[in-house]
Amino acid sequence: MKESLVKQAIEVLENNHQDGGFTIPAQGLYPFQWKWDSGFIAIGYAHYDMGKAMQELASLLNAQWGNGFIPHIVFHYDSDTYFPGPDFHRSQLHPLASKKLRSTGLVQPPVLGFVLEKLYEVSNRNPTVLGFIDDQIDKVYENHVYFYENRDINNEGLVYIYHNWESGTDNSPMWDDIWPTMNPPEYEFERKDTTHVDPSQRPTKREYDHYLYIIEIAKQYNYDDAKIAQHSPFLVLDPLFNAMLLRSNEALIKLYGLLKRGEGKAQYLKEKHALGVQGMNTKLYHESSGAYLHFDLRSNTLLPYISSSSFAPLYAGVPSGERAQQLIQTLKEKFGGEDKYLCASFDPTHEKFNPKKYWRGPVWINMNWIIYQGLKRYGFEDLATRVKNESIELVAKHSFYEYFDCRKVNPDGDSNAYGGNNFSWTASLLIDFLN
Ligand code: 9WN
Repeated sequence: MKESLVKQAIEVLENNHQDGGFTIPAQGLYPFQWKWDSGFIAIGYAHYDMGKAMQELASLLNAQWGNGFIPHIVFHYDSDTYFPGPDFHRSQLHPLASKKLRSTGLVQPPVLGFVLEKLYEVSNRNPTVLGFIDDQIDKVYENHVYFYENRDINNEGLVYIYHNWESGTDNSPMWDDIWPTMNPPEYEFERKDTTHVDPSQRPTKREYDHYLYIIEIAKQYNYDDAKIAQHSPFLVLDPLFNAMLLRSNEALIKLYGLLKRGEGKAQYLKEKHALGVQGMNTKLYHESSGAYLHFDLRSNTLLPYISSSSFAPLYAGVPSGERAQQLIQTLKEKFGGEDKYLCASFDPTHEKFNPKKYWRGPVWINMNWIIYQGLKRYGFEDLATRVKNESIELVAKHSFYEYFDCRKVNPDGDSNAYGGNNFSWTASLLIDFLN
């Protein structure tokens, strides 16, 4: 089974690979290069074609802006199968935006640091790969500096996101509390995602109005960070996003050590890192939920929802041993029933849980990969093995879908696998799980 799954996964990646040296997440549904997707995709390539892995990251980093910003989507070419495209986002409004490549003016979780480290590990410390890291690492470092200097408005080591698309967990129920604080117009636009995927598995039209509205505000200020921090109706400290930044800090510090250079840079990251770990534990941890939650900087409160993002800090070594035990308790009690695959993207015991709708409940393989790494880090071997085996089982049963129903018995008797098929990070992370 293992060989045939790996073979199929490679086929998915190869079919999604584009001539420009990057990989799309899925045909039709996502026709461009996405930031965190590319990071996860490079991990899969690393196991069988290191050249492609390095090329994937280099093509993403080639779209970096003059201020260190790395965009969430790079529009290497036009495509009419996705909305909103480059003409809506208009990244060129920002004076330091890439002059070579059009993109969005949004970011996504900062995975590139630990992806570089992973490439080096998978390569068995190959000097060519270390040479590649030497060429690229400063760009990733500049990206971290961008975050700390522009998006840590309280100087607490925690960086904000100003859009739900920046979280990567687009329509998670926690954003539901934020939408009523805005009243966007009813925009007229043509959705493309719902022509590829059953609309009941995607966000609603009204949700999209909010998504576009926040970007209209950012564009009004030419994507100026300080103005966005002042005026965006959406401003959140996300535990997943910040955990990715912290885990990537660790990786960059280690890699600068291996390269025997960048001492000042490593020192900068160490200081921000220590502050960030403290910030996560004081500001984002919610004792009675036994979980890390999202902090809404507009209402100055924690959003009271547990999601798969709540467990990402394990991967970055954020919780104390005792707190990690509490997290595991929460994971087991709320997400880990015998009747469920790990790990639902949203609290299955909550009334807002929806097992079929995108980030409102289904299992996502990239989140499972992050949680698996975190469980391993803290020595929760049994649970880690369960997450890994269930990820493999879901893909083996249903193919390389974007997201999966976490219920072992689906009372509706439908497919159990949703969104786009032949989805790149499902394929690439499965390759990593199987190695
Ligand atoms: C918006 C590409 C991306 C993922 C996100 C996922 C989805 C986009 C969309 O697809 O978001 O960025 O159009 O729905 O939520 O995590 O990176 O796979």
